[in-house]
Amino acid sequence: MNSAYLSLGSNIGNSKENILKAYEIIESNNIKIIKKSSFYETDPYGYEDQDVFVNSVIKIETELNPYELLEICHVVEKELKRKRIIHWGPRTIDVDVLLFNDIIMNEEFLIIPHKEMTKRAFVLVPLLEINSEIEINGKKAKDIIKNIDIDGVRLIDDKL
Ligand code: PH2
Ligand code: MG
Ligand code: MG
Repeated sequence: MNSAYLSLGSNIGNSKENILKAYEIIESNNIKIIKKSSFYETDPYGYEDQDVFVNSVIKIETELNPYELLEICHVVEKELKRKRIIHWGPRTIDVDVLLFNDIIMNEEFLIIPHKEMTKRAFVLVPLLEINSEIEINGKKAKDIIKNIDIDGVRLIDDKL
C-alpha cells in the first residue's frame, strides 16, 4: 500500500463545496482518505490579482502508482470543470500530488516532492496540521515553515 499527500485548492464558486466534491471523486477512485486537514482561507500566492483561496491537504492510501494517482487528480479537475486560462490563476479546483511514500522523481509532468511546496504556507500549514513530523527531502516541514510568512493562511473551519 502506498501513502501520499495531496493538496487541494479552489477560488471559484463555492470553494469549500468544490473541495468536498473533490474528496468524493477521489474516494470513488480506489483511493482511501486517511486524514483531512481543516479548511484554510489563503491569500493568493504567485499571481495575486485573484480571489482568496480555500486550501486543504489530505493523506491518502492507494494501490495506484504516482502516474495513476496524478491521472485521478486530473479526473477530479475535469469533473469540476477546471479551465486552464491563467498560469497560477483562478480555478474551481486544483489537486496536486505533494508527497508519495519517500519517492523522489523529477519528470516533466510529475515532480515529487512537489517543486513549490516548501515555499507555500498554504500547503505547509495544513500539511503540518495532519502530520507535524513530516519531512520533505529529508528536512522537517516544521523547520522549513519557520522561514516562511504564514500570515496569509487563516483557519476557517473546525475539523471535518
Ligand atoms: N495555487 C496556485 C497559485 N497560488 N495561492 C493560494 N493561496 N492557494 C493555491 O492553491 C494556489 C495559489 C497554483 O497551483
Ligand atoms: Mg497547484
Ligand atoms: Mg495543479
